[in-house]
Amino acid sequence: MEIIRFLDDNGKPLKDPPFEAEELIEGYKALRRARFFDEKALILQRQGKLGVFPPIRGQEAAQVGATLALRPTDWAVPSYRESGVALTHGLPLTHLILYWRAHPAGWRFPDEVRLLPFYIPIATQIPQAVGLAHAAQYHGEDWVVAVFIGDGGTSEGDFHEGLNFASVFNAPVLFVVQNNGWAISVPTSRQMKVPHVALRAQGYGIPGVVVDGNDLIAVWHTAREAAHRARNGEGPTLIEAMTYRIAPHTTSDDPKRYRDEKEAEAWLRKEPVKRMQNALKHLGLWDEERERALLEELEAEFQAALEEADRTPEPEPWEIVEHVYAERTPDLDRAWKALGGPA
Ligand SMILES: Cc1ncc(C[n+]2csc(CCOP(=O)(O)OP(=O)(O)O)c2C)c(N)n1
Repeated sequence: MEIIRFLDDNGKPLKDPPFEAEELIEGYKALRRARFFDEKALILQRQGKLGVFPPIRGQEAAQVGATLALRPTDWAVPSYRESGVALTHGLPLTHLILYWRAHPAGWRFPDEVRLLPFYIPIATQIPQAVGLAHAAQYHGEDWVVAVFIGDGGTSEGDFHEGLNFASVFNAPVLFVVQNNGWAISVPTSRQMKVPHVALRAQGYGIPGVVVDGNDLIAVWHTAREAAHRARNGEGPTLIEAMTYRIAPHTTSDDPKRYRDEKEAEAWLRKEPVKRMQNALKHLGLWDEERERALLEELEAEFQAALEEADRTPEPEPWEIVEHVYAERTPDLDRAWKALGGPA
């Protein structure tokens, strides 16, 4: 299958980018911001100031590019690795920090940010995203849904049920598969016998495209086209973003035990942040001074968010059951009382 690309491995544009100069700069800033958070999150985790964390290093363009194609009224439905999606779609940094601290104040995302919570059980978010998209259509709304999943998740039944439903009901969904080579220790070759996840879409009558997932412009452009089609009533698209998980699966994983780290080093050479930065430099839109200024801004933003998260009072024990359902079931009510929850 053809792999859609706009940049070569070093970031040199292969053709004219289909975006304005200002858009490209904003896109790069969102990409750099996602990387910045990832770097900081790892440090916080090692300091014991964040719980277990799934890094996105190497996958920023797949996440940020697809999200940049969304409007604020569109929904993003993440898996657990999508901090780049969450930040780009408007989740406040403080909120994201509190989420990964397992603080209840971080569990419920703000109403104005059209983002469903992170899903830890893989692929369970697919039927829900498709239902959400079907609702848009049913109510005559023009919002679309982008749902994010890993290559491993595509082996789950929920993925196939979701694709079939979306196809039959023409639901306005973008299935964004980040094919990052691994499902913890299981390589993609053990997930499927076909060379591309995108080929699976054909079986459901859905267009499936393969894009260079480390090329921000390619992902952004492809997702924008898919969103446009979905909004026009032309149904779902599966976008397979070819990328690589350079970092460990989570902060508790040791990839050296199951993969050759030379593989990761090779992918590091075409990592998306440097590549997009080089693209902007080729286009005469970026230089070291602008980069330094951006990093200062990101540092200030991060420190302010961290201080706010640190000021958030410790949760009360009963808060763990507070938001499970809209109303407490008898079991939850017993737990609430046992934990000292107010009557
Ligand atoms: C239903 C379910 N089964 C098993 C797991 C354990 N598990 C957590 S992550 C993971 C691998 C997922 O790989 P992939 O979908 O490729 O996403 P990636 O972690 O590479 O982003 C597994 C099997 C889980 N979370 N949910």
